[in-house]
Amino acid sequence: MVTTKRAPAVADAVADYATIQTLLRRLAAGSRSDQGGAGAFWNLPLDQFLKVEIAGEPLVAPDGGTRCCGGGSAVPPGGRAERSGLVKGVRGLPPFDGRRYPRLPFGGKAASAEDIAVVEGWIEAGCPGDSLAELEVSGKLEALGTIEVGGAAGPVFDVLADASGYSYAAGEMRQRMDIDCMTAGQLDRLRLAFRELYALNKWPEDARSYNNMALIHQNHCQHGWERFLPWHRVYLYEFEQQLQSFCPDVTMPYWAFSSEPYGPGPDGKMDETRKAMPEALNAFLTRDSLETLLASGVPANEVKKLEPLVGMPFAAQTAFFAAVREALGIDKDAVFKAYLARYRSRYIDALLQSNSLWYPLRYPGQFGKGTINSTINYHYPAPQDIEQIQALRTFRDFGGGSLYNDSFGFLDQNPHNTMHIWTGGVNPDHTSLPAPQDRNAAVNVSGRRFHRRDDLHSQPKFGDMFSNLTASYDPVFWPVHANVDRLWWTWQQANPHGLPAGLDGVLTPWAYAVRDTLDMHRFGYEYVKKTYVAPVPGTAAVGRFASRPIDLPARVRKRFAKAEVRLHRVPQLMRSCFIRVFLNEPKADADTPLDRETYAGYAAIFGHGPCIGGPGHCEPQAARLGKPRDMNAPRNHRVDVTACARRLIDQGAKALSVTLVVIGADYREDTELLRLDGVSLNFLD
Ligand SMILES: [Cu+2]
Repeated sequence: MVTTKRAPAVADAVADYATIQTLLRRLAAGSRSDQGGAGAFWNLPLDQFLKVEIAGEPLVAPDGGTRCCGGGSAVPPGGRAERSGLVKGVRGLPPFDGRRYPRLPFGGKAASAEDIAVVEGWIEAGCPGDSLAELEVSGKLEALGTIEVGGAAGPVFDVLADASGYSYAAGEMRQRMDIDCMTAGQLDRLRLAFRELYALNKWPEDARSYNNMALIHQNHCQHGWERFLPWHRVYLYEFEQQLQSFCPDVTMPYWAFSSEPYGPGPDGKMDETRKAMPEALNAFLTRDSLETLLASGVPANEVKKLEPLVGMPFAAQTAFFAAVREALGIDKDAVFKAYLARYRSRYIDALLQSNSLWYPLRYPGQFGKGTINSTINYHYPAPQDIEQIQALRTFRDFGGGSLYNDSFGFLDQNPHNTMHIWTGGVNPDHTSLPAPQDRNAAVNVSGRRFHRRDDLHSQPKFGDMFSNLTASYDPVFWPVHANVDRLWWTWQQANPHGLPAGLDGVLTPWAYAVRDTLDMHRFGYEYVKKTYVAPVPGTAAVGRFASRPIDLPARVRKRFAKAEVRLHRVPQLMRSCFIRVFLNEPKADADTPLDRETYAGYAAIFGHGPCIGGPGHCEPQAARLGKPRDMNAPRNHRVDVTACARRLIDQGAKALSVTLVVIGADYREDTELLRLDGVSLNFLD
């Protein structure tokens, strides 16, 4: 009978450190806490992890020893697990019972009984580093674990926590990801890159500054005709280049705004289950921002009352200030109005400090006192709307019509325009303020000092995304447009002959013609939900490739259009072979039957044979003018593993590991053949 194996850490076996790391990472997902100064302790090497203390409690109690708890009180009974801070923390026992400190991980999810049992079992077993570890580890791969298959030990490759840590070669796409699938580290780097561009605003002549980049939209943007999509593709690329000049690893994420849980529910209402904005772009307070508020003169007793708000996300300042009011217990409208008049700007500064992707002149989903849907009945773009648009068959219908057949494209007209209106919104506080600056009522930008404090502290009638002239001053502009660009790319795959009119039209202020924009890949990026890369260090042949289990977030598991295993930079291989791909079958070998549910597919490699020429005949030649690459240059291989990944996930797998088995012409494993730079698992949207 065919059975499906889950990750190698089999349920009834003792967990290894990687399993504990994965478990903690899952519990901490979305937390912005610094874990009492310990940081993301689950990312530490095991020897360092064992030394971490939080709230004076060692995460792992010394083996067999006893520990003095202050005033000489008795050592708690029980085993090592029971004495360990990690177990107390995930169980919510003192001091992690919420009176002095919250549960561990701080700001994360509560552990299930099963999780707790895994952690306790691991500590009681003496905190094993790698349950699969063997003694034989070859030089270069020392840091990796090993796995034994058929008596031979092979390495288990680590998957990078962040795919951008992989050194992509020329000819490999960088990934623009679903913003909701980004790691905390990736978001931090994106925020840092935005901050760097904001900082350049001090030099108004510097074309790289955020304001100058936004000014390009103000002066040149193209909407309502065939140049809308090409122009914005270039604009995003040029902006991404500016970000990358400060953080080379940063790419522009997209906001899949028609996916769950965005926009109003089926009843047209926004309730607490619906979101107006990706969490990464929201306003939130941090411990640091409380310090900032204190330093800016907000009274200490008030700042203290704000502590429960730390880490809570707010899509707009309206909801944030409502929460502040509640936390401070201010009943009377007039009193709170006076409070805001005095302190609002200081709060806005503190929120901007904690998240450079948040923007105060943004009232998503708000339309005065109601929501856009309830008030003017515009429709938030639902998945069916996108399907309908993807089903259009001419560029005129999809992206916009020409001189001869002038018409707004539906992608431009409906989801795109609607998202500008939705994210900009109308400020509900506008009329309640004493003297609102009505800057945008007539789409007027004169007199504005973009990204200057007086501008960001103001209370305009509309959010900046509401107007063509001000839209890209709000950072949400980019993830919205990246999604529009992604939707165009998806449509292009199905309609390769659907071209915009006027291919020679120049997209000012740049020198690109419309035709230059048609192949998105020439800009060096692709769209994925999420990508995981395991680099293969060294140049030796990989006998068999086995990755560690890759923990998949619910958002990835729930929906993906395609899953692909990629073999990065495989040079000409001497012999022909099949490379079989298995998911969650870490010990697969040549004898593993192909009717197993864990078999995902294969790549056939056409062997190059021994060299027939003189020295250097088969060496890839360096790129030169007129010959950008060579036939012998390493290539990327892809294997579609969609069906297998879907099957295993539907059966409950929350993590997937990738195993490659190289089968030679004799149908036995060829362990001296495969060379490559890395293996990745990619989920496309
Ligand atoms: Cu736009």
